[in-house]
Amino acid sequence: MGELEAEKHVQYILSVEKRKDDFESLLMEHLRINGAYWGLTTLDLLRKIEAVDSDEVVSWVMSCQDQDCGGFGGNVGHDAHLHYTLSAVQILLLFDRLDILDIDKVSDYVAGLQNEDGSFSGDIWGEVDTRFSYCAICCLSLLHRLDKINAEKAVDYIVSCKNLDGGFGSIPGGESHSGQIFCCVGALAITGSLHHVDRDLLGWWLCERQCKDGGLNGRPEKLADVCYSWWVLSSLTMIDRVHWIDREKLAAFILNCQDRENGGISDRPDNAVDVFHTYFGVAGLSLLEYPGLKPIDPAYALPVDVVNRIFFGK
Ligand code: GRG
Ligand code: ZN
Repeated sequence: MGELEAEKHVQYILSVEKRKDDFESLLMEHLRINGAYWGLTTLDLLRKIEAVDSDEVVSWVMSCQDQDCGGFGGNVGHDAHLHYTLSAVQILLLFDRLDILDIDKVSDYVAGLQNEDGSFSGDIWGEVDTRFSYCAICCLSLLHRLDKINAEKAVDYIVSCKNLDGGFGSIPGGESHSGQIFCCVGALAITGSLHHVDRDLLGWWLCERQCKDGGLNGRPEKLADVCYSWWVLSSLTMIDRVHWIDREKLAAFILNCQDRENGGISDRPDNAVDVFHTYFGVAGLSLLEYPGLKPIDPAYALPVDVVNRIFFGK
């Protein structure tokens, strides 16, 4: 299966950061702040975050903030959204630069998107999804401002999205999907509400996501994809059931999706690489305790040392 081409992946991520006008960058224009979070977190897991100019990144992140509402857009001048706002906060935390942020302004923006039933809209246009519950809860917890929302109602809403198979969907009655399960289990973990999860039932559903090739899929009958090495494995880690899958086979699947020549990781073997799947692969290997990588926190999706600095000042 070969080893992790750590140095090649570092070079790949640095090269994507620099290329601002090629096709992939064009497609990603509106998602740039998410892409920056995935790329920078990967560099940090690979212990190479010093390779980027932190002042340059931090000032670009700050230029994505909407001065009126306080939320962040995906790029300079773009509309604010909860997901972009979470990425902005995560990037600032990777560089330990929360000092530059008006924390109450940002957290008021996030809290203002909570609805009467406890759910969250992603932005002023109102789409409701448990992804946004996660973004809000994760972001406010990182900013030490969870008291600005009705956390009890937020938890009740997430629990109302739980299905008979133990999984969670995007809205009440929505089909279970590993991505949504990450969001719901992550938000429940952060709020200390994991007692709402039936660990054995959900663990069973999640470990059934492992396919013959060793990779994980997002829901029944789908193909394995490296991104589920993050969505499924982080969920299994939070409910303490990682040992229910074959970890060696999963590591081999991820390592097989590397571009060994030019760096980067793809969704499945021999496909084109991208920054997202490079993160998902490296983060999955980190959860599998692959040698040399920093450990990642499965709920906050940040390196454990960063999370410890936030909550314990270490
Ligand atoms: C900070 C880690 C972090 C996340 C932020 C936005 C968000 C919160 C989470 C997104 C969770 C989610 C719904 C992920 C799933 C993405 C995905 C690959 C969807 C496609 O699913 P299918 O089942 O297709 O339609 P596949 O490709 O699996 O066949
Ligand atoms: Zn994928």
